[in-house]
Formats: sequence, C-alpha cells, structure tokens
Amino acid sequence: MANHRDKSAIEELLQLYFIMGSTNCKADPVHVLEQAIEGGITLFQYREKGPGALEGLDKTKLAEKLFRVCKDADIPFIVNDDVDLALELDADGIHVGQEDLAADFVREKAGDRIIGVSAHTIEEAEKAIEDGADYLGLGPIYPTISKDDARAVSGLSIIENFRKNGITVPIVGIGGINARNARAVIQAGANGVSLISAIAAAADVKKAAIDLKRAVL
Ligand code: TZP
Ligand code: MG
Repeated sequence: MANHRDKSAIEELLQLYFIMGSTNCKADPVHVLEQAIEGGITLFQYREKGPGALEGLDKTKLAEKLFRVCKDADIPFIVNDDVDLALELDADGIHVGQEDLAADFVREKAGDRIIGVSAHTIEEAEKAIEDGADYLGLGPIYPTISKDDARAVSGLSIIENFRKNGITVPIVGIGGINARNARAVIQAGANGVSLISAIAAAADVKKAAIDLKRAVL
C-alpha cells in the first residue's frame, strides 16, 4: 500500500474515479477494468452490490483479480464498505456510506489508507472530516439507475453549498454523471467525478473513459 494521502494527491486521484462490481458490467469485469484504465481512469473502487452480487469466496476472488489489474497499472484500489476485504488485500483505501461503519472506526482499523465517506449534509461532512475522512462523495448529483436505495437527487447545488460553507476537503460528485454533464460537476467545485454506468455499461469502455477524461480535464 502506497501513501497517497496528502490532499493534492487525493484531489488528483479523484479526477476520474471509476466504481464497479460484477453486476454493473456487461463484459468480464477484469476486461472492463483494463479498458477503463487504458482510457485514463485515475482511481478505482470495487463495489460488489445489488441483486446477484457475488459473496464470500467469489467476491474475494474477483477482488483479488481486479486488485492485481490496478496494481500492475499503478491505479489505487479502494474497497466499498468491506474493511476486512480491504485489509486482506492490503488495498489502498475504503469507502463508506452513512449507513455503513463509522468513519472513526474505519480510520482506527485502516491506518494510513485512504478513507472516503458519502455525505449529504454539512453536519455529516464535518463529522466525517473529524473522524479522519480524506475525501467526501456527494450525490446523487443526477438521477441514477445504479443504486436501489439512492437518496433524492441533490443537483449541483450540494457541491456549491459545501464549498460556500467552508468545506475544503477533496470532493467527488456521484450519480448519473456522464461525459456531457461531468464538466458542470467540476465547475460546481468538485475535484472529480465518480461513476458506474457511464463506463461499466458502455458499449466501448475505453472510449467512454477517454471521453470522460476529456470532459473533466
Ligand atoms: N451513490 C450515489 S449514486 C450511486 C452511488 C453508489 C450510483 C452511481 O452510479 P451511476 O451509474 O454513475 O449513476
Ligand atoms: Mg455503502
């Protein structure tokens, strides 16, 4: 595990943050990840969720394969929710939502790894920062089909409001982001965009990542 935890390093990593698990992919997840990396993603999160998601050993095995792809390409690997899996793999970081493990507990377990927290209010953001979060995920910015229990759409104003309220930690937007609307997310004050379907479900994964990279740079 490399140390990526200074603020400017994390801001750069967040630029094009690809998230997926087996249920999000039309093709073999290993191939999808390789293509996304070729297209220029800057960070990857393994998020094995939703109907038909892998469990147990199957989940671990896929995680190991995807972890290896990231390591070979020098792309940091973040695990969604599952601290034990993150530690087992020696992953670079963990992302937790408000319904998951508390960030201070994760920080205690995760040592120097990157910790991301999903936040929807300034209070949640301040608590996450106090607990040791390195970045915040804000959204859903736009309507999403990739999360069954997604909250109401926040629009770009959530990012603008957080910045106006003095939240200076790295921020990544999430939810319904694609090559056409990604630029607006950056302009609202985010350091990057995170997305599932715009890359994972694309007919041409590499091209989708290239188009998104152009939109955010
Ligand atoms: N959290 C808020 S929206 C979302 C998550 C995990 C799903 C994002 O997926 P997509 O396909 O990029 O809208
Ligand atoms: Mg979660």
